[in-house]
Amino acid sequence: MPTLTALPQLHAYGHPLDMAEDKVGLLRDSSDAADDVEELRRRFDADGYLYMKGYLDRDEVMAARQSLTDGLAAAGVLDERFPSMLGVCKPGAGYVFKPELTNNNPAVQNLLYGPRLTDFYRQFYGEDIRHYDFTWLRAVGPGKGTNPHCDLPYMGRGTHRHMTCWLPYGDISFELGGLMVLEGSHRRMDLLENYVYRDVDAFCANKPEQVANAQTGAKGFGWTFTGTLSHNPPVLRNKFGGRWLTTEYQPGDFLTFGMFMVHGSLDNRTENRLRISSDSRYQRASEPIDDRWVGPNPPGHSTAGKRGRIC
Ligand SMILES: O=C(O)CCC(=O)C(=O)O
Ligand SMILES: [Fe+2]
Repeated sequence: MPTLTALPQLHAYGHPLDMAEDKVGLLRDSSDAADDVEELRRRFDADGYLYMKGYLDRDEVMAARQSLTDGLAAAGVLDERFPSMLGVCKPGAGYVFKPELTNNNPAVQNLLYGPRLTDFYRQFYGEDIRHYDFTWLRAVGPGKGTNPHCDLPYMGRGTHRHMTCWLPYGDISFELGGLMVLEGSHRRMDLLENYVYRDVDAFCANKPEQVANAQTGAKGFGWTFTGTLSHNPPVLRNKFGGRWLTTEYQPGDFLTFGMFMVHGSLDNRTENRLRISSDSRYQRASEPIDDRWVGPNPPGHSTAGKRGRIC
């Protein structure tokens, strides 16, 4: 019987994780190698992710948090009896997806696309980089987090060598529920190949009901590939092997990983706090980019982003 980890019981997508030490663990902190790009590349190749603890300026992150909680307050998501900075939500807030809070928001834009973080990627890639203009901003209320997936199905129309940067705006305890990655999953192409190359915005142009759904933007589109890999993180782990890796995040940290890494998040088990984070994307400037995510008003998964093919 494997021994249990010292971690508290964790939950993801409504399921308790198996807390045996070969099934769950902590992310490896690579901040010690921040100035050694060769070593960062070795670790990224081996692990599929880099967790850069305290790499960013804490005050800048907290200023960005303030701008976001102000926006959430204005959107009516927060309980007005508390200072907005605390991110206390109204009952039933649910999973709030608000990318628009990052538009015209210099604190967030400078943090994500200013010199400190873009230099990191420029050095890591060893050449000029660019980033998506679209920023995914999530404020997750009490309840389920994000189910396990890879990012490629949402953003695979250009290069496949781009990277996600997941960034917490404030402390994210195990209870508040941050990101988790599935150890070694990026190497399991045997298990990923029938999933990861599908495109959530593709539809069958020779199937009239799918064409109709794509044109009207019907929710879920009927034929539906949502990009989800599983609704059951412990069962998925049993299939892939490896450990679910996560940590307690602090402002200044970021976690970056590639398009083939299976990830999801812990549930938010607090009574009334929002877990606030963003995910942004970076790639070599020389490689093709997925046009759903660039421009002043990126089409994203809207009807304009749909692409028909003969099935
Ligand atoms: O923040 C989350 O719960 C999910 C984030 C995510 O899927 C990503 O960063 O790609
Ligand atoms: Fe993701």
